Amino acid sequence: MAHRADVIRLTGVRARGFHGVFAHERRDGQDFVVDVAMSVDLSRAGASDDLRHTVHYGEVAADVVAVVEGEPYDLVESVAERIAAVVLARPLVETVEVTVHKPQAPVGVPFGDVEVVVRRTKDVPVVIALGANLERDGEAPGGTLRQAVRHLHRTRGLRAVRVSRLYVTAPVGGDLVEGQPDYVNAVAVARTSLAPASLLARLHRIEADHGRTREVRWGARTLDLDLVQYGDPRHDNDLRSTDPELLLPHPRAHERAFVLVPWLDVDPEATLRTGDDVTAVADLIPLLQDQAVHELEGQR
Ligand code: PH2
Ligand code: MG
Ligand code: MG
Repeated sequence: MAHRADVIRLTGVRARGFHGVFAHERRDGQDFVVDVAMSVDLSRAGASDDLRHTVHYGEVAADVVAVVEGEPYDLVESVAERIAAVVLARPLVETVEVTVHKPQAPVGVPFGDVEVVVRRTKDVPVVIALGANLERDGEAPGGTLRQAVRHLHRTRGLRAVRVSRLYVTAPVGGDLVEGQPDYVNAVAVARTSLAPASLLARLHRIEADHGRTREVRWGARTLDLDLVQYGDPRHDNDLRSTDPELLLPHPRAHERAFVLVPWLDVDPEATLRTGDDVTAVADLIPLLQDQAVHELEGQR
């Protein structure tokens, strides 16, 4: 169960900065005081007692101080915006509210405080691979995939969902998939405000709603939704994760035509990280010519 209302609040972080429109502000500097409220699903950390499952407030405080002490801006707004961007870049933070106080501002009359508040929400490109090779309640795999796509469109925290055509593909995986029926595969690209684990939980929920069971690893399935990429490797902001629950980028996507061909169909610019290399999907596909992938007939 996800807890969108969970918050980590860090207040009163004080540092000296040289932001301001006036020459004396740029020369002499003054104190800035910053509050940060981050929405983070804390249920996993609360259960595991593991720092890796939450956001380290000490690191956030150091990020705040680095921005305040760093490059001077004319406007408090710019300082707040910069802090919000740095905090939101942490994978677990879904939304952030940043308040920057400037208690010694040159206001010209007696005053209490100046505060600038910005609220920002994460907006990350993601790639989701869909697959199915078992009927469910008389529904063929292609029908299940279309239903799953409708679910993705309705999922809170996912927007701009676009989906490839459907492809019929031979099972890949050697002995483990020997004798399984052909798969139907597709790829969806979208933008998300969700942290990676929250998004994965939503995908698992959609799988379960379509009769997915997990008795056998690599067993035939009514629906499989895999998170392939979170972020954009072209901007070096894609998430690399060795968490066994959430391996990113997907460790086998680069060698699977049933992922790459639909991905290229929905995004001609598709780009994937393999180790330290960032490669165009269009350049990887020719290397996989022995894998059978055909458009499903009778769509559109
Ligand atoms: N999924 C697997 C294993 N093998 N082969 C094809 N063609 N399509 C799949 O989606 C697929 C597979 C495990 O998830
Ligand atoms: Mg899979
Ligand atoms: Mg899977």
